[in-house]
Amino acid sequence: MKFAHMSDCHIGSWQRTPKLTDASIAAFEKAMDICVETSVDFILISGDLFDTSIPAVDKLKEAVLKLRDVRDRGIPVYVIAGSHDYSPTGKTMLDVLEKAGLFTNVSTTSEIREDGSIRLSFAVDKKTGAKITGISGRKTGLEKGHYEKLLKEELEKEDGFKIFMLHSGIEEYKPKHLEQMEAIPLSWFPKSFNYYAAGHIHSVFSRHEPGYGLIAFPGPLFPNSFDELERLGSGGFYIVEAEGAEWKGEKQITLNHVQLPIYNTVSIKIDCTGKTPGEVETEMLGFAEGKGLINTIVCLRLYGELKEGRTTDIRIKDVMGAFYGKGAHCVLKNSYALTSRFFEEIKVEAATVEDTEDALIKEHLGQIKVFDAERELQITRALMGALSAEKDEGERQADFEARVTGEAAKALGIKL
Ligand SMILES: [Mn+2]
Repeated sequence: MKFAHMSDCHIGSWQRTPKLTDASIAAFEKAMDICVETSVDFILISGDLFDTSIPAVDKLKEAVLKLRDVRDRGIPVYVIAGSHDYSPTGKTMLDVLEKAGLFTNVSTTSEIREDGSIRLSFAVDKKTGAKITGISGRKTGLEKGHYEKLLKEELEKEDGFKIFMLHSGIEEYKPKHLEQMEAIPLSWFPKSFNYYAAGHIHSVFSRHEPGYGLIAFPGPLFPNSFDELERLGSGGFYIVEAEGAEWKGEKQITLNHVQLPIYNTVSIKIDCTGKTPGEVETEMLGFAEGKGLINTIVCLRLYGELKEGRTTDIRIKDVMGAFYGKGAHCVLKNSYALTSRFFEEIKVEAATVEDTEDALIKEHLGQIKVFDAERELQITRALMGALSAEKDEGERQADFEARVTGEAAKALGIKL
């Protein structure tokens, strides 16, 4: 048995960076082509196929063409929703594509019983007999409740080759940069599955867990942010092979992570501490000297405190122009952690937008006396999340307002 496991395709991502808006669909098409070439028996997509629950029509059209192509070749696709393409109202493009017969959503057959417990059923792959089930991701880890109420015993007793699809962080494996993230403790997952097809964490990670099975995160098909481009360079997915009729030993499953280098990535990090704007410019230009940058994404990160001048004195546009002159496909810059002595009054030192927001929230906690600080932090984060929602394509204004109001009310714990 040979199958593909991908996750976090985020088709339609990089909306605000025109040069990268086609990268996610290109990576998806390439991944699907590799699945066909290597004759996999089936394909698993562990959530976040799309970047939003209602994706833009042009990207959707290309994705549908590709999904139809693999279906017509007799390769079934099994999916769960992720935190991005899930919608609390149930209005998601995944439902439409499932109704059109392009894939099977293995999490939609779950049944909530009268006592609130959740019973999952298996989708059985016709050709291989593999039994597949799973739990979709929700925004901000709301799927936790589903795991708490999951009836695990029946799932554990089921025989055959079993796959559990998930779109959640696992508490015990959280990478360092995501320590604050909501995650599910390992003990909440059903045991004795052969393969746990995970998604949500945008890092490549796999591990044989005694009593459970092989747990694997393939990372995104294409990096979804500046940080991910720096950290991962490119995305990829797994080709998984299981040998023999009895799949009891962990050694009988092999994992092969296939890279999808849509572009080359060059990461330039410059510590500007004690340097003049001119010196920083020269150092940046030095990286491009004698190098071709055709089909390359350049990630330019500036940090530290300049010796003199303002941060805006660095002629960043000229430097970026020089990189484009060498054929770069896209030049991205990140200077959140760049400071100069002119701005000493800014106390926040953080590397990403999220860190900066968090630091600012913490700095101002306790100014209102309605909640304790911990609760206030939680509510503020949840409210910011709710209020930054964007209107989905095709969503009516009234529905959008109702959604935002509903999410905000939920964050505050009030009933409307
Ligand atoms: Mn994701």
